Amino acid sequence: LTLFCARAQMPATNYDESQVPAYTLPDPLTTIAGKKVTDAETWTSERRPELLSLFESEVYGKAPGRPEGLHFEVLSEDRYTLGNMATRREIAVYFTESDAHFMTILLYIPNKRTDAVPVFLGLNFKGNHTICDDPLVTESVSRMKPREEGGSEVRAKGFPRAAAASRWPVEMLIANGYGLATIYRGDIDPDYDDGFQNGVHPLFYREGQTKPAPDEWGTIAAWAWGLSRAMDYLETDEDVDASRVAVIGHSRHGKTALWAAAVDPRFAMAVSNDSGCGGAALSRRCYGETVARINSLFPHWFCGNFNRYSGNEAALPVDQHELIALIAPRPVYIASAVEDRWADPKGEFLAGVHATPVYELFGLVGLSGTELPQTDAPVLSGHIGHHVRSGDHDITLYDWRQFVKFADKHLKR
Ligand code: GTR
Repeated sequence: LTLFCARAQMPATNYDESQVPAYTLPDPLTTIAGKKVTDAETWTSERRPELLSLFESEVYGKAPGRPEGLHFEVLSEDRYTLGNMATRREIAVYFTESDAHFMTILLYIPNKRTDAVPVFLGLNFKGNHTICDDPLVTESVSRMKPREEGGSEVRAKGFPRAAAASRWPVEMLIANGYGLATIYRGDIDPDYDDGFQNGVHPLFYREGQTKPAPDEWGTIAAWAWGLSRAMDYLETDEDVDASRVAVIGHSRHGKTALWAAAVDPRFAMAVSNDSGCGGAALSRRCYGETVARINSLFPHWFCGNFNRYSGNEAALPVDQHELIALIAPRPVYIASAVEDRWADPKGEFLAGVHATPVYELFGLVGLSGTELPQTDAPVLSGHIGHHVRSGDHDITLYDWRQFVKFADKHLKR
């Protein structure tokens, strides 16, 4: 009943293009003080830092940096896996000096390689063991919202092995010379609202602090922080070329991948798949999922300050085209699905279009157009790649094939 009432107060979801409100996007190339940015130097030294800090304090929240005690341990290695095509490694990334809190990276490296390889890095929803049918992958401890008061978030029976295999074409990546690194997001912060008690947040509370301040990290920023900690490890792995890591994610993890790449310039490329509201989609279009809806359905994803903009998108000091712009001049791929209207495919496309002037400062081609391009006709030519796939909300082999083509252009030697 509560859920019903909460939803009843929310305006109906808009899927009608003619009902998109008139809006003016903030200009990525005008500083807060009103100065026009006309060169890459001013973008990098002045405008980019101020925009990044607005996204931190108003949208995702500030995260700590690399903890002093961070350390790694290779837990397992198998040089003959996936039909002898790949080496599998599992690595514990301990967040502090103690061994109590860690995430496990599952890493596949092509055996056929002459040099350190480029890698796709992304979070998985259901556990490392769900991404393929490799029987020796350690089962992630499944951490989900307790079903009832006093219940446990650790499910004795998690998701079956290979349950998410359709989303992770490991063999195709290996055959194309890419490594794959993935982490169960529940290792970093379980995906439900518990007042920030069970994930990484409490490890960094100041004395007496019990939850993040309104401008401090929510769950998406914590996941992005975890991806940076994975990068800390990848920099130490001699089979990985850390200067060629593409951070990738589907949906909520697509939001996370974009934010991770915005915050951490070590990521050479970013891929957003169906990331929607709070990801690639422009908030001001209010099409499909809105800021109000996402803040009420997922109160833990963003920082407390983001609530100010529920039903009040015009007041946002930023919009999501500027999130894409923060990644410039690095390549970014924005993938949508035509039936995934909740994620606003057109709004995702337009974010790429309106990020383009920043790429142009660097003499690069971004993305152009005013109408959503044809379905299943990828645009791979510029530094902002894009496609609208036929079908619904998902990440498919088709999507990954485009990401590999795009990565071949930007990350292959
Ligand atoms: C939906 C949410 C979206 C998207 C999606 C997903 O429920 O409203 O923003 O993140 O979940 O992650 O699959």
